[in-house]
Amino acid sequence: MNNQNLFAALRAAFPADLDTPAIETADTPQRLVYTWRDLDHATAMIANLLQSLELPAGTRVAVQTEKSVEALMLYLGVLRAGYVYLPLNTAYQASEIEYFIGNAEPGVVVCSGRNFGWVSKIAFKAGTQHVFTLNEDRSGTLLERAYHQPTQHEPAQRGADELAAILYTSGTTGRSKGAMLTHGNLLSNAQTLHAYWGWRADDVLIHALPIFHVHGLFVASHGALLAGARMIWFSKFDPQAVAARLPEATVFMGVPTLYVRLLAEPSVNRETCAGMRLFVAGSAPLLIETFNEWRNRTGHTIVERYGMSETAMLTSNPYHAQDGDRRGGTVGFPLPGVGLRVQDDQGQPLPTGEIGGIQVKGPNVFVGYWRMPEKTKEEFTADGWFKTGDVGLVDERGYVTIVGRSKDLVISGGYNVYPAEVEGVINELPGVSESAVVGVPHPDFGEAVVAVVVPRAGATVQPDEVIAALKQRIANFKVPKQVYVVPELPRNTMGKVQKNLLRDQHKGLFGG
Ligand code: MLC
Ligand code: AMP
Repeated sequence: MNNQNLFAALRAAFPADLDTPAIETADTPQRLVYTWRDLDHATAMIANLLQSLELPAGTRVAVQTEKSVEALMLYLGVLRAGYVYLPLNTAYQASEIEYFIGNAEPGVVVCSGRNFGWVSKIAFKAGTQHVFTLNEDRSGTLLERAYHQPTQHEPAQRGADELAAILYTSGTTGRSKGAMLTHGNLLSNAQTLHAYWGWRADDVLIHALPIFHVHGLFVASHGALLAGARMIWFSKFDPQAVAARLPEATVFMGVPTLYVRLLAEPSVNRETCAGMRLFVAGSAPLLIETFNEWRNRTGHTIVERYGMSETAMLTSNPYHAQDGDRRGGTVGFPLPGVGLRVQDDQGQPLPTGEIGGIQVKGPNVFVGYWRMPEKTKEEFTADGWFKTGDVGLVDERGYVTIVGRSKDLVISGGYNVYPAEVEGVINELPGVSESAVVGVPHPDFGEAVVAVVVPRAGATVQPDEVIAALKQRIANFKVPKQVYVVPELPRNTMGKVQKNLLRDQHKGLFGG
């Protein structure tokens, strides 16, 4: 049987001449160029190191490090060795990391050297045997140990249905859930996008997204690797620096905030974008104003696509003109091989053009939530379709439009914020009786988190103290940009907090 290991498929797409550049850094103190041979050798060394630890099959390798080429090599090395990669956002604070590590029980944890003290404490408590460090400047124990390993490694034999990664996602209710993605899920999606977006070996991708979520880790990286295409690698998004590299590139991917910020750079214009062939946006709704302004300014029409941690990419506007127009405000067509339907609350199919819950099926759809069989069952229909929690419609031409979400979720700058989680942390603060967290329009982040807090009788609560306390406890992008202290929350006759009223009341806060 063919090896279905995702790394093996990516490796097979490396160019014949391994000594050509694969990745070039854009913002390290000195420019670093990594050849395909470097990628091959380094991932082999990391895979050999992991295998030397004699970890049981299915071991999770949890990683919270700054973005670097070595962090990408670590991801690929984990795949190569056949273990399960578990990326964690660098913004997560100790209590969040404690939850993820406690839930996933990784056999290996890799963190930044500066966090080793607290991360290793959490990891060892959860039973993790090995904690390595990896820093932006290529120092740390992971590479020190890997350095002594052989540069040859036969990718571990894996079936399409074996786990490759677990991505924690907020989902609809309760605590974060680990979406289990297989080698087959990720490879099929990468191959579909490769063909649909016309990836070529001479493409040059500007990679400026974080690599701890689907967009940067899978969509962008797999796209370039599977094409044998070069990447210009930014560890952090800097609009001016990214704009300066556009003339050398052909592909760019970003969440809408990246496009909004790039539009503020006068150097982004037809001339500097003349060599570009593909701009992709997703992870959050792209405003039609941004879509239009981008086209006017650069002459390029953004390809908006839609996906999730649980499914990787589901739909995309067409790339090839013969497949149709790229329509702003829509997320395009279901990708080849992806089934998409719209149902009402009673589970009945809705006719074309009517708004309902979006459900999907396909080789890209995950196999379930880590150790949560009940939650998994709830999110699938009896006939096996995954309920996305997104609300939308399919028009007569087949284009999908997302009009909202049935899940209580705020997407800020492309990051998901689950209001119940933030409310839970606020409610534990001294003097707080209850709270409600909503998302309101924001010109830069699309949506911004706002909290409305009710103090206990006789207590005083200061908004800036709430914000300061939250910064210690949760990732910074989840921290409300504004906190209001009110005597009571608006409720309907059933006693349910009327978040729509709060959203309405504060919708002009950021001039959005
Ligand atoms: C940073 N800040 C944010 C924020 N990012 N606030 C709200 N929402 C965000 N997304 C705040 C910080 O809290 C901090 O505030 C201040 O901005 C500066 O922090 P920073 O880290 O220096 O910010 P910056 O580098 O400017 O980051 C902005 C950003 C980043 C847009 C570049 O958020 C980003 O890379 N977003 C992309 C997320 C992404 O890749 N999503 C894909 C998910 S996959 P303070 O007050 O502390 O100073 C997915 C599936 C799919 O959804 O379909 O793709
Ligand atoms: P995550 O859980 O981080 O994977 O986020 C997935 C969610 O992001 C989806 O369920 C959608 O709500 C949202 N999303 C992704 N792409 C788009 C898009 N192009 N337009 C609107 N929402 C999107």
